[in-house]
Amino acid sequence: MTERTLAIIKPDAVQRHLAGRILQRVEDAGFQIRAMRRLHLSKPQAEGFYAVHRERPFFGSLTGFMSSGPAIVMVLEAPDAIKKWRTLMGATDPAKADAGTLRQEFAESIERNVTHGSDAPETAAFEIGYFFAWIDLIQ
Ligand code: IDP
Ligand code: MG
Repeated sequence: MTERTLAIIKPDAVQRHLAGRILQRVEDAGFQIRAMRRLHLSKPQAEGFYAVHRERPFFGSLTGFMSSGPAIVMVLEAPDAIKKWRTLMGATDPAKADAGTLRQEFAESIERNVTHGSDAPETAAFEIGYFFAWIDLIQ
């Protein structure tokens, strides 16, 4: 079943000029990029996006990092897109990510791990709606 997920090329990757290589990998894997924009999140905007993690010890650092520079947010479409994109990203901690995954290849640390991906249909719906209007996603 065709599915959509919210992907982010995080500020560490944009700053290190890795966006082009990551987008190439997205297309090579067969995703359609249904929507895309570059934006520099404010701290409150990052806090809203990661609200589910607000009790975690790393919340302040994570939202500081995510608001530290421009990011690229995208809606990716493919059969089984949520799982497919998380597989291409690799584990949260690059030290534990499989060979050939984006995080294993490019990430500097468990926090500065180059990409984000939704983890379930409900979170994908929330996260896509956080950045894109319904009208932008009607074919
Ligand atoms: P995910 O991005 O693989 O879904 P989550 O557990 O949802 O991982 O965490 C969200 C983000 O928070 C991670 O991508 C990473 O940037 C950061 N993060 C997760 N765990 C830690 C940690 O233990 N220390 C610092 N940052 C973390
Ligand atoms: Mg997550």
